[in-house]
Amino acid sequence: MLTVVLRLAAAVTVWLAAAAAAWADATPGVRIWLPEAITTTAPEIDRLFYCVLVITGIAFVLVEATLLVFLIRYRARPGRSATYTHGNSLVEIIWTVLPACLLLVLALRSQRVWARVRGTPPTPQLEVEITAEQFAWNIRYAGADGTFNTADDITTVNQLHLPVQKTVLIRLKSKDVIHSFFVPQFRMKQDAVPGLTTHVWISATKTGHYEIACAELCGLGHYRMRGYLTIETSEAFQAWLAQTLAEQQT
Ligand SMILES: [Cu+2]
Repeated sequence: MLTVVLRLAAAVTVWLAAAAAAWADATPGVRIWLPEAITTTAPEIDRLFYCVLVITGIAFVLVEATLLVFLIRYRARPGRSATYTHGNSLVEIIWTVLPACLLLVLALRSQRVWARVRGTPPTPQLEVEITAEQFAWNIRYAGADGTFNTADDITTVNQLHLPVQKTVLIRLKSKDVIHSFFVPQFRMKQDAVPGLTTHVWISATKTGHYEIACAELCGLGHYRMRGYLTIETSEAFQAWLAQTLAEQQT
């Protein structure tokens, strides 16, 4: 019985590790869990996620298997009562120190990723202001003068275009209530809070069309607060800006 449980635990552990590795490497078409990762920092976040998943998955299987083994092996049987043990200091030290070391390693690793994603942003090549309101995303580009709130600003509603391979600084604001700017492919979800300007940065690695969702229940129309994101080449982005400006001026 003991051997069967141990073999089962080993098989589940191997399967968990293989599944996590497969998910991490899967091509976008066959990805069955996380969406594509399309920024320079997204793969780091994913690696951290899978690392935590594998470690906690293995710990879960080992703990549950041990529990099962002890339940079966030391149970009460006819003519024999259940085994009672008061504890074992060595074992207790091991199961306290080992998880503590693992948590410390994970904390340090998370801190490194967090500092890169949410620390001081790198010098941006483009700045965009996104103001959330019930129930739309107002997008503003500074225009040729590089200054916001001047005559040549380019504004759109729910249409965010960004150039690929450029560092973009997003200034996130809200007009009314708390909203949350969520692009799963960026691995980014950031609250837009009234009265605050929150800065987040991304550098996209892939062109394509994606969706912006509001991830904070912000009112009756929350379900339809949806934006469209286009990541395109610098040339296509500049052409789109020029065209939008021309349309705006007519
Ligand atoms: Cu919202």
